[in-house]
Amino acid sequence: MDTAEGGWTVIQRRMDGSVDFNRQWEDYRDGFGHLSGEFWLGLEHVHQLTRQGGWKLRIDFERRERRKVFWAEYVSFSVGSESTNYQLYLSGFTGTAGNSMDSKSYPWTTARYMMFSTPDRDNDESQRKNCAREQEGGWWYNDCSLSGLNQRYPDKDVPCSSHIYMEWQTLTVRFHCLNKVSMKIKPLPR
Ligand SMILES: [Ca+2]
Repeated sequence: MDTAEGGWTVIQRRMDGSVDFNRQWEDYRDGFGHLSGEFWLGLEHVHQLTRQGGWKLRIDFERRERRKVFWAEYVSFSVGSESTNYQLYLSGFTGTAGNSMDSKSYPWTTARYMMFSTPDRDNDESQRKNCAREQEGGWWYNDCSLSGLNQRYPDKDVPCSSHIYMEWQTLTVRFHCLNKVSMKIKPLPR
């Protein structure tokens, strides 16, 4: 699970749409998919990794159009226990992809401090909606989100005009599609 830079643990990868990410709580808790391809490592595993010490999160993106690449990093990242519904702690954005997980302009969409939701567990901040069910994937939804990297892999040759597709709105705005995404974490130097 190491990248060229070393020390990274990949916790999520999308690359070809071969794995269904529209799944229930137990799957997001325990993990699913194939480590050599598309997978979600599992919230419990990420919680156990990040419960001690400082960790950062890096997300790498490839947009479908011209395969242009972008990145986002959060200098602080951890996931709480199942008793907190795997609440997300996140801060300190840098990168070229835009800050779709913690937008200062749209604070009601931030994933920061959100509990994890799946189609069968509505822990989001929307009174009207079940964001994970409507957007077809598990995520730290607020009301709902500018990000949703577990949503449906884009259908071929169809503009990504719907919020059901893998979303990072600072990149997917104006119907752009994400082609590849990976989320990885690394301990901060002590
Ligand atoms: Ca709701």
